Order: sequence, then C-alpha cells, then structure tokens
Amino acid sequence: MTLNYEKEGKVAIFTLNRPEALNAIDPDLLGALSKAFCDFKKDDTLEVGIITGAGQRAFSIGADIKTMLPEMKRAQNNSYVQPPTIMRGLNLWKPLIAAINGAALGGGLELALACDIRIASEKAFMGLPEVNLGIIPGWGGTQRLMRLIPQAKAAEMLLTGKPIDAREAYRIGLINKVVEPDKLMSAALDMAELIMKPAPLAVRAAKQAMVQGLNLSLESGLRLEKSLFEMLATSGDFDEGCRAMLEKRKPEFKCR
Ligand code: DAK
Repeated sequence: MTLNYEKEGKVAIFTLNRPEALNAIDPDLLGALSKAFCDFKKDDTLEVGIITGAGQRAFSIGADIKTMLPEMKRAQNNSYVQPPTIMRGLNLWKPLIAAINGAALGGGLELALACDIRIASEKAFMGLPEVNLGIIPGWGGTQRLMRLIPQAKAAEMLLTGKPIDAREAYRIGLINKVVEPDKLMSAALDMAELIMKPAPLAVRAAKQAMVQGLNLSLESGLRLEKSLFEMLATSGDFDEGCRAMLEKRKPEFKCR
C-alpha cells in the first residue's frame, strides 16, 4: 500500500509509504490520499490528522517525475482528472499536522503547506524546486507559501528552487517546531493532544475562519467570523465550556 492510513483513538495518521521512491507522489498515492482525507473528513470519531513519511530520508520529494508528471501533462488533453485533496479541491476543517521526517520538496512541501501545523526533524529540509524542471508548483505552493512566510523569503524559495534546512525553516516561520528525529512523532502527537483539549466544533470553526478569511476582505472576513460565532453560540458545547470554567472542572464536550 502506498499510503498507511491508521486511526489511533481520535487521531488519524497518514503515512506516505513509498520509502524506496522517497515517498514521491504517484497517481496511486494521490488517489489513496484523496480517499483517506475524505474518510477523515466524514468520520465523526476523528478529530486531528498527522501526515508523515515512511523511512528516514523523506517526508515526500513531491510529484513522481516518472509517473505523476506525465499524467499531469496528459491532463492538458483532459485525459486525467486529479482527485480532490487538501492541496486542491477538498476543504477540510479538522486540524492537520505535518510531521516532516526528511526531505519535503515540491508537492511534498505543498502537502505540508496545506496542513495547519508543521513540525520537522532536525534532518529535514524543504523547498519548491519545480522551476528546475521547467514548471511551477501546482498544488498551491505559490499561493500558500506567499501567505505563510515573509514575501521576500517566499520569493527566494520560489524563484531559485533552492531548499532550506529545518533551522532556517523555523527561523522564517515556515514550521512551528524542530525536534530530534526520534522525537518527531511524539512531538506531533503531543501537539494533537493539545488541539484535542478545546471544543472540537470551536477548533474546526477557528480553522475555517482563519483559512477562508485569508482570502477575504476584512469586512467579509468579519462577516464570516460572525456567522461561525453565531453557529457556536447555540451549541451545547458552549454552555458546557462556560459551566465547566465556572465550576473549575474539565469540560466534557459532545460536539453538539
Ligand atoms: N520523482 C521520482 N524520482 C525522483 C524524484 C521525483 N520527484 N526526485 C528524485 N528522484 C529519484 C532520482 O532519479 C534517483 O533515482 P535512481 O537514480 O536511484 O533510480 C533517486 O530518486 C534518488 O535521487 P538522487 O540520486 O538525486 O539522490 P540524492 O540523495 O542525491 O538527492 C533529492 C535526493 C530528493 C534531494 C534529489 O533527487 C532531488 O532534489 N530531487 C528533485 C525533487 C523534485 O524536483 N521534486 C519536485 C517534483 S515536481 C501540479 C500539481 C503538483 C505539481 C505539479 C503540478 N498540477 C496540479 C498541475 C508538483 C510537482 C512536483 O512536485
């Protein structure tokens, strides 16, 4: 299987599993990712997802140059339609964490950029080298990187295609944390635990507000925030959150 999709309690773990190909994304893996994201979206028992790569060397080195890129070329004649993923075509408001265990290049970095939190091993490095192949990123890299880090740094990465190491990625705000390689998954799971403490409906609404709001004018963003707030204000979890706070106990959220 090119993707291992596992459920551990409320956490879904997506492991790109082509270590012999440095977890390059081929059509099969892209399809498996799409299916798994759709399952994660609709499975009410799951709250947070962690995406990582099998093996020591790579998170993912991007679209497989031997198989995926030729398909994309054929797509110009409409013979291949990409399945929806978090990079393009699938809105997913449950939080996602990228646990970057090694190289994250091209589509591999774009997959991580479509997550909300990025934690990297000290050995990781990342970049968008597509210009070296005569193309530009096609899974949102040009758009998400410019919105995430200082524009001068994004421009440098996009125009030169040169990768940066984990320390530099942390320094410029591309990733949240750098950890020793053998602490990566536990750091990602710790982060998932922290995200699972607050009310899940509120966490999802916060993600929706921040992601959709980025593309809106301030006025429209404030309208979006208001409508999401109003939806939460009528939830039982809001009552429970306030009661628990006043009664000095842990809240029991029911996602209602
Ligand atoms: N796909 C397939 N094989 C790859 C590959 C890739 N992306 N990158 C490297 N390889 C292969 C190499 O050919 C080599 O194969 P063998 O010779 O062993 O058969 C093997 O992986 C190991 O590579 P190296 O010999 O170069 O090993 P090193 O350790 O020296 O370097 C490296 C590993 C990963 C740092 C280096 O190979 C590298 O920089 N590779 C380039 C990675 C890259 O360019 N990634 C971007 C791919 S393009 C779109 C959506 C998405 C995209 C485009 C459009 N639309 C919706 C339109 C996305 C595009 C991309 O991601």
